[in-house]
Amino acid sequence: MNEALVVIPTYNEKENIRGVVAAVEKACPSADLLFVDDNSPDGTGRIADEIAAGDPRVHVLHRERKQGLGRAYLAGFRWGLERHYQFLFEMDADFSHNPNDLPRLLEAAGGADLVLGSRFVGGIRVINWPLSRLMLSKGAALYVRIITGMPFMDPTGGFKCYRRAVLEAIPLDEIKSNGYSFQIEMTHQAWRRGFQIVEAPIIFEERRSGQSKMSGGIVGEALWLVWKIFMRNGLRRRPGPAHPRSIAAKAAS
Ligand SMILES: Nc1nc2c(ncn2[C@@H]2O[C@H](COP(=O)(O)OP(=O)(O)OP(=O)(O)O)[C@@H](O)[C@H]2O)c(=O)[nH]1
Ligand SMILES: [Mg+2]
Repeated sequence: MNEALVVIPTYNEKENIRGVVAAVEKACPSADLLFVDDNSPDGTGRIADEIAAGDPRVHVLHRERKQGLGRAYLAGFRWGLERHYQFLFEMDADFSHNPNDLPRLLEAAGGADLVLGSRFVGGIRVINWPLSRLMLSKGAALYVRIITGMPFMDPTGGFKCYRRAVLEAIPLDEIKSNGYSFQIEMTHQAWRRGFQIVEAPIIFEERRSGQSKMSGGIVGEALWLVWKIFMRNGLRRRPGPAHPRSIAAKAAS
């Protein structure tokens, strides 16, 4: 069995999932895939089942109703942690995240506890985005950095690779956020616990097909969450000491 699991939440992605499976399997032979489908009305879950029936690398987790991306990821992480997986990825199903970047993230995870696929390290790499959305993402990164102290260029991105130890250390039951907030909160949870986090360059492309689910509510949730996690960290803008299970602590012992 493979040691990496790519967790892919889906809601109405029937045009994309076959292509995603093919692309992931080609780009990253050491990864399995887990679709977490929230009973998509377009039948994505059924198609995923069909693929999984003929392909041992593909797994599907079905949830009864749409509960947001954060809930879907948490369910997927728990599923992966109950099994032997050492590296757990987050990736979108809509090809905004390019499966060809998976090996680079996995390689970076050889020397870090959490790898953030970053659209903004060493330049800006987003394709087909309106300027307004770019400004929103860059603005969010600055806002997060100023308030929480987390020094990352792209804290709202959703293409990431966690080492198992990180997800085991985070109290997953306490994560309530969804959307962008979920990404910020999970990274902050790892950061304040003293896990080593690096950013690796990725190319981000606007979804090619299917419907966008971006909304004002998602942005509002994130604005408030950033203050909440700052307070949760005792108003500190720095991380805690190296976690005993972090890569840094292991290297030092
Ligand atoms: N299981 C599950 N998946 C979701 C849910 N909302 C979004 N997704 C999936 O999460 C990934 C990211 O969602 P997107 O809708 O692409 O969000 P986005 O990239 O911010 O916005 P657009 O690409 O502009 O739509 C995609 O694979 C979606 O299918 C949900 O409530 N449940
Ligand atoms: Mg998308």
